Amino acid sequence: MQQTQLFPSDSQRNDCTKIEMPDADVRFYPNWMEHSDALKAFKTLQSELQWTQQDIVIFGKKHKSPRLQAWYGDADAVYTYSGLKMTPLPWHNTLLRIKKACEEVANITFNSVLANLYRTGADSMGFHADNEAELGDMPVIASVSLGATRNFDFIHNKTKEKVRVPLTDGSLLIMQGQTQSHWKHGINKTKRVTMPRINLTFRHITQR
Ligand SMILES: O=C(O)CCC(=O)C(=O)O
Ligand SMILES: [Mn+2]
Repeated sequence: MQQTQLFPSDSQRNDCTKIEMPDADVRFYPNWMEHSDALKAFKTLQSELQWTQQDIVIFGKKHKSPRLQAWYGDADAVYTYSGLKMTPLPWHNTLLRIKKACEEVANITFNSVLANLYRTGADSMGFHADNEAELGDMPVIASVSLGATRNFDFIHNKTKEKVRVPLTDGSLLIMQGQTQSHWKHGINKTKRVTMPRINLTFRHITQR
């Protein structure tokens, strides 16, 4: 009797859609992780990473960041993000395992990861580009999503064209080429989502 296959085969894992966006190179792998693996990683990272809620300053006023974050990486991968200087925590095994798998797809090495925990749909990330000097000219960013699906919205700097990619559990999104120079991205709040989501953005930081 033929067995029903519950988890993605290798070919599903490699399923890739190049998102139609001018001045950008964005690739989406919806079935990149098996669901069981994604769930296990979610639980481990939710309980074992050192999540903190950063203070952010908007128009001179201090606010609590609308999500939890943690920065892991090689000791020298110091990064300034939204005006905050972040010194990485030493790698967690689960992050290292996922990092290795991302490196195989992206064909480059990463030395750090920004982990974001959106506790519910009330958590969000404002529109921004990952264009800090430490990332270099054409950064390659590998973004892994675990847990609740959240919409990832892009807006073109000049034309204001909008593109939406629902980032599903176990998916991988790779942004490269000119993407950060021409587009901003963000995660809007939504009343429709009550469950948490973890996002991991692997980056390569170079010190000048
Ligand atoms: O949660 C996401 O998918 C986006 C994360 C992001 O843009 C970032 O960490 O810079
Ligand atoms: Mn970003």
